[in-house]
Amino acid sequence: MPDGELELEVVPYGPDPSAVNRAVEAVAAHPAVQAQDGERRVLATRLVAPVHKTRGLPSPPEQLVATVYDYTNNRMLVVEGALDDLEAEPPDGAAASDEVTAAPPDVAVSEYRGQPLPSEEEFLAALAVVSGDGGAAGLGRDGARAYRPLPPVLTVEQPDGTEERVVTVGLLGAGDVRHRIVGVNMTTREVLHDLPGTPAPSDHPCEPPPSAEFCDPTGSGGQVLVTVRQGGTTLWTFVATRPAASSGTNGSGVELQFVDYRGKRVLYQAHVPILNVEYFQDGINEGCGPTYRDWQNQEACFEAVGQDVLPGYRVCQAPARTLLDSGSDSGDFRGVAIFVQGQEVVLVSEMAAGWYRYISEWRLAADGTIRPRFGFAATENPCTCHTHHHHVYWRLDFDIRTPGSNLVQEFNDPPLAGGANWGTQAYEVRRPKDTGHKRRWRVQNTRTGEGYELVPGPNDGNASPFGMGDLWALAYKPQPAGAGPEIDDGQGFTTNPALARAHLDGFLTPAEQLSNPDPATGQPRGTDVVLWYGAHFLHAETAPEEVEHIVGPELRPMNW
Ligand SMILES: [Cu+2]
Repeated sequence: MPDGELELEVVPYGPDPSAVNRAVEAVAAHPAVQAQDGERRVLATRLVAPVHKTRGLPSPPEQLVATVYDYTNNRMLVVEGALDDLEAEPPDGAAASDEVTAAPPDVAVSEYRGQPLPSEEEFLAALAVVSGDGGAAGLGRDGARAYRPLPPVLTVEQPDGTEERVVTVGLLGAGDVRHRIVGVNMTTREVLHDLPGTPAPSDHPCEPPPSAEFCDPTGSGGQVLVTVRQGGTTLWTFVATRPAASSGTNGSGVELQFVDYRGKRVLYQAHVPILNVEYFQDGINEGCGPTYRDWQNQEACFEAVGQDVLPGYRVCQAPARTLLDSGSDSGDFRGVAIFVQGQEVVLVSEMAAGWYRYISEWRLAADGTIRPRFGFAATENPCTCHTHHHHVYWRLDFDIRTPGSNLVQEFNDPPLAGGANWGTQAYEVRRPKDTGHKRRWRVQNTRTGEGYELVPGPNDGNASPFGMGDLWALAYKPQPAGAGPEIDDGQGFTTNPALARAHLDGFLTPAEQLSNPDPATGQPRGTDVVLWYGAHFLHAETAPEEVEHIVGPELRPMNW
């Protein structure tokens, strides 16, 4: 293998960001959103691409989905429309001021009871109310500042059962305690103190202070096509999506699709759709958690110096520095930084969920090894001094050479009773890590022999009752009408332990076979498989400094 430098090519992929911006503006201005009967705000938009598991490149997104909150009627609206219709420019000669305008594009609107996550704009609106109430909140005193806390949103139940939306604001150094959380009723504009379900006021600071300012917005759209070459050989091609545009109920961090190594398909999709936090139930968690289902689509600022391919995608000459590297919450970039480090190409992003800062990273090496990585950090807050666990779940949709004929096998040394080192998983199954058996797994194409091994990382911990499991081997479920394939368990942010845990066991179908013997040869035949891999990180202030705050397995090619 040539040992030369890796050459990186990164180009925009998919719809033009200006067309996406036009579509987002069209949704915000649409009569279905700007109704006369209430105050509404677009909280999030994302693009949805059709699923086509063919060779080649993914189909570009065709649908725009906007999450809207209606403050007057206390409901959430999901507005969906075709990108082509929404982005269409006004016909020639038509000006915005013309009395006669074209009919608005068709959109589908569904309404729900529920509280979507606040956007940065909504948080700033809540902060403006708190600042106006500065005397009571203590903002404006020397050094006092606001940050985005957990939980990010609460509800106040009305006598008729409806729920009014309350956006929380964390206050640092304001008033007689170091930390305090207040809320703003977004319907009545009232500032609420002593909120049930939030961490108690605290004088125990942990972690570095949050950045005083947000870095410049870089939008929330776009995808890039990445090609990595070495000495004229193409090693890697894949499409990368930033956290803000990633798929799933709560986003997925940095998402990869159509990952080919040396011209052969490895993964159809690879991402982190489920992430949660668990505080120990020892009575001293002071209102933290007790659990949080977090989100992976809010980007935080970090240090990255380089050239922007698109807003939110920066190619760097030197490694980017996140909070884990710099110790600082500041930085002038948000999105995905892409760079070469030795024999690896690295994609990294920093994300925020309340005071947590999460690092989503992929390292793809010249020798075909893929290192998915997830890092854990936080800014000053009243909770993370208390011992807690982070649980992170990667979804790895392997399509080794083809979307079918993929077999899942498990390695045990010593072998399990009566078996060989490698055994085939015949049915959908959840399996624990078992270091006593040096347990690892592989996905192999039964027709061509190529495969990838998944080797647990040394810091990846073991599942607790809340952590649920270490590995799930599932059959890929094609997209049924009106629903996605099993991208995640559909659970949004919650603090309820019964809801926050990863509900991946619900995907285990007793009759779903991962392999069956070929009647002619007796050899096992495979199918299209998805592995979910969980890592469990114990975050304790008492842990020695050298404990790495990064977890993740290694994916290694075989017979490639
Ligand atoms: Cu932590």
